[in-house]
Amino acid sequence: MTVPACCTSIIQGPFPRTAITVPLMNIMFEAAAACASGIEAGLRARGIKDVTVLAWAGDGGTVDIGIQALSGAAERGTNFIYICYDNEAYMNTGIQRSGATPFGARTTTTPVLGKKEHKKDMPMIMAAHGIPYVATATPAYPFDLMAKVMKAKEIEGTKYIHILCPCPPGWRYPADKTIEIGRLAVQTGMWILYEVENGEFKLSGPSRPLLKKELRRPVEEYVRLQGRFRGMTDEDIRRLQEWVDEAWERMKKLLAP
Ligand SMILES: Cc1ncc(C[n+]2csc(CCOP(=O)(O)OP(=O)(O)O)c2C)c(N)n1
Ligand SMILES: [Mg+2]
Repeated sequence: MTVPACCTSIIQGPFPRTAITVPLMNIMFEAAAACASGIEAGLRARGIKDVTVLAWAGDGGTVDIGIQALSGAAERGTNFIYICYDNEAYMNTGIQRSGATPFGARTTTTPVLGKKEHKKDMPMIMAAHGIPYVATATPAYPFDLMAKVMKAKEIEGTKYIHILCPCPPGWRYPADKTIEIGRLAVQTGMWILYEVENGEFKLSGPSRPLLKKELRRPVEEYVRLQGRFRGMTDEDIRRLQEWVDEAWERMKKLLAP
C-alpha cells in the first residue's frame, strides 16, 4: 500500500503502532501513484504475482497534486488499484478547498460565500484514460463498496475507485449523521454510484432508479444538513441542483441501452 500525506497518515500511525496490517509506504503528497508504480515494477521484475498493489489517497492528493502521477500510471496501464477517498477538502491541514470541494461549500480558503466552482469530475477523467475498471462508492452503502474493491482486485491493469467519504468536522454535522449524509448524497443524485468496465457504463443498485428525475430527492435536503453549506442562497442551491441534473443527463447518454 502507498499513502501520501492525508488524514490516513494519522490512522496508519508511526511504526510500530500502525493500524494497517500490510506493508505500507508513507510517501510525499504528490507521489502515491508514482510510488505504487515503482512497487508494481519491482514485484513484476521479481516474478511476484500474488500481491495486490494499492495506492490510497485523499481528494487533494488525487484530483489536485497527485493527478499527473496517477494519469501517467493509468496511461502505462500499471497493474494496481488506486483508491481516492474523497472528503471534499484538504482536511488533515484544517479544511482548505480542493478541486473536489463542491460548489457552495465553505472552507477556510473559501470562507464567507463558499466555493464558486463546481466539483472536478475525477472518475470521468479516469474513465477517459480507457482503463479496464472505474467505480464510485461511499461507505453509506458498504456492500456495494466491498464488492467493487473485490472485483477490482481480480482485474489486470489500472483500476480506479472513488469513494465519497462524509467528514463530520469538515462538513460541519454531528458524527452520528454520517451514514444518513452518505445516503442522501446518493439519493439526491449529488453522488452517482456506477461502474465503468472496459468502457461500458453501468449504474449501481442504489443509483439505478434515480435516472428518473422525480425519484431523486432535492439537493436542498442534503445541503440543509451541513454547516459547510450555510452561506448558500436559494439561487446557489438552484445552481447546484441544475449541475446535478446536467450530470444525470450526461450519464444517461453514456449508459448502455
Ligand atoms: C507538497 C506538500 N504540500 C502540502 C502538504 C501539507 N499537507 C499534508 S496533508 C494535506 C491535506 C491532504 O488533503 P487530502 O489529500 O484531501 O486528504 P485529507 O487530509 O482530506 O484526508 C496537506 C495540504 C504536504 N504534506 N506536502
Ligand atoms: Mg480530503
